[in-house]
Amino acid sequence: MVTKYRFGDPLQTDAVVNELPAETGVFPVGNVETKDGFRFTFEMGAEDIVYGLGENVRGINKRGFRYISFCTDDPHHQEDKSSLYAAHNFLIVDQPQPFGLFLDYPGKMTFDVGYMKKDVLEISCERADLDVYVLTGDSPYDIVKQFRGLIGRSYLPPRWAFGFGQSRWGYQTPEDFRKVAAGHRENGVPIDMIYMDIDYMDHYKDFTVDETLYPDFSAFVEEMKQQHIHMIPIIDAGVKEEAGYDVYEEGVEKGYFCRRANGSYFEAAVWPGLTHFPDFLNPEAREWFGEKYKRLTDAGIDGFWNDMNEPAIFYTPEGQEEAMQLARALLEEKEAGQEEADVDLETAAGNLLNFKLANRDEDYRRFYHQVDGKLVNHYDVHNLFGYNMTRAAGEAFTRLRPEERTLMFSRSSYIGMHRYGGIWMGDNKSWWSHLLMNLKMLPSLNMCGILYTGADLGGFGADTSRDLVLRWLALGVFTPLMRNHAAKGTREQECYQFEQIEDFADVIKVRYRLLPYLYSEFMKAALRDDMMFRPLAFDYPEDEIARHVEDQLMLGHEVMIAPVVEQNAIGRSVYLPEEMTFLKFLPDGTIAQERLSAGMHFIKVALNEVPMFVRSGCCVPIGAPAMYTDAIDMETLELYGDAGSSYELYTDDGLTMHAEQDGKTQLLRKSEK
Ligand code: MIG
Repeated sequence: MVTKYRFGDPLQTDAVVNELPAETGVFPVGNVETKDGFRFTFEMGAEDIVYGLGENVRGINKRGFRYISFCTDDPHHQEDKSSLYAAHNFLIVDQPQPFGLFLDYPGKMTFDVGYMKKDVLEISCERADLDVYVLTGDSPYDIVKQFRGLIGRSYLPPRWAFGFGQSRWGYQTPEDFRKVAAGHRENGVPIDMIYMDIDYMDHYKDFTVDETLYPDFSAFVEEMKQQHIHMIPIIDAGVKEEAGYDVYEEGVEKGYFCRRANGSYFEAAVWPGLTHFPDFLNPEAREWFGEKYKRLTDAGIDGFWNDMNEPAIFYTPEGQEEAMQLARALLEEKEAGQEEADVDLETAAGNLLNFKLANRDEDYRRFYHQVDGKLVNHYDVHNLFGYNMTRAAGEAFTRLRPEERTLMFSRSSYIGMHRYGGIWMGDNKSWWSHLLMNLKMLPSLNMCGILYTGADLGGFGADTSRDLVLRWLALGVFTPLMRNHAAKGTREQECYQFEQIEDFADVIKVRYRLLPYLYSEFMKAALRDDMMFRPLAFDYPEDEIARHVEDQLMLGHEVMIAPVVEQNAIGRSVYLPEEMTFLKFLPDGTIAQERLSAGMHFIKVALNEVPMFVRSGCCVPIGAPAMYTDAIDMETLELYGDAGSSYELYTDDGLTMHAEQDGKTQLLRKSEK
């Protein structure tokens, strides 16, 4: 059951698709105070597990830490961080009467999940203007499904977006991209997508292409399509201030950019230098910005990624001025006499050292949106920005490409954005701990409706290693977005940069063999408000050990995954809550099968192998390897798993919008014997 409680005068976020009337009685769980902001507290049982919070640091069980919903561009996802790029204010307390809470509040919100006091859950924010949805049900899993019904159906990407993609910040010229295509094709490494990071643009101007490099962009896009490769350009949130740049001039003229309190347009420096931020909360501005994607779809582009939409700010002119003042103060102290200088120097130096130029709250307080004719301070609605940028794109695609699905994923998001696109997990690092964090984030994101997701495989920041890329790919084989991406200046990490490229090809081929299964499970999860990735606890709620496993996941309704996440390991320990068939994809293309009993096992997994487990009474269709998704032969699928079991396969074209109507399924049955 879902009930809504309204506090104060909340702003409409459109997170929820079916508005409910607000309940009038007392809040049914815990304790709510609204005297000084909003504060919810709940006394947890020592054994309660807390799920949710979507894109976040730490575990599947969120207990023992404090999380802050405030979309943040921070490329250092260390354990002590409290915010990533999203605000997913949904959590579930798994206790004898499990309940879920969705706090529809677009500003900064803090979730203390047994951190200051080990058994107290405290959720708080500055203003008591919000809708709180309370969900009750039989189990956390049941609550998730109800929540998903409340927030609407998840975005459907095209089937080719389940292929492998290669990316790197720094690819710029057509030659760079041709080299990537050849590096894969010539080495037998499957690929469907190459991503275009900011350097394809003319001076980082959105919806432009550097014309000296790409005199005929559509011809280039077509050339790559001939090789079965989709080019996926990035779009940044800020629009460059530049006379003669039509997007800028139109936006200024029509009043579609965010303004300062005095009515002038707010300025923030990002990649292009000074930019204006489109007012994505204004439906007209959203429509206008969305329409601009047409320039690229007209050139044959059918997928995008939206970046810097927290929004990220390198600095503002106001912030720059403050920094200059601090620097000047330091200079003056230095020029003053030696005597007092020591003490003051320290203060002045400290002030400058501690001054944060980028992504400051002060800057977020400096600009305004227009919502229903009213001015709203950005700080109070900060978490809606990226969501509405991607909504602008998603809404436009239904006008620009009504027949076909468009690939779209965003960096920043809020609950509700899952209807318009997926997300990638942002700027992780080439660390083994981030491989594990990638795994842990998947079920939490699925709870919030975000199904099309994945992390930068191999790691974005820092230099990677050959074995880390291979192990990470072996997890990426299962994630809907499977993309190798790296930052400028880091070690090159395309598969063909390493020794024994065939090992990389062997792992990625497993993705294409499993694609009929992965696509089907994705479609079922999207169309049935279900999760593709679940904690083991959701399927084995009575199993004390399964309930606390943090490094294995259920994938769809047939599979459990347990990737190797440690360097130099020859395999790993796996917990089986029931008897399962252990499948191991071997480099020679065969699949080793072994029946394993319930309990703990050590499985050996080499760097060029991929392990997975099929549940009792189930089977999984596995095809032949292919070099791109369109070449997957749906006729040669073989079922692995228990005799007599059956599997519901999605056989729609994977391209059209209306999956419910067009989505064909086929029942496959594994014969007895
Ligand atoms: O300030 O476009 O997360 O994927 O490669 C960095 C350059 C801007 C951040 C994205 C990353 C991308 C990078 N961008």
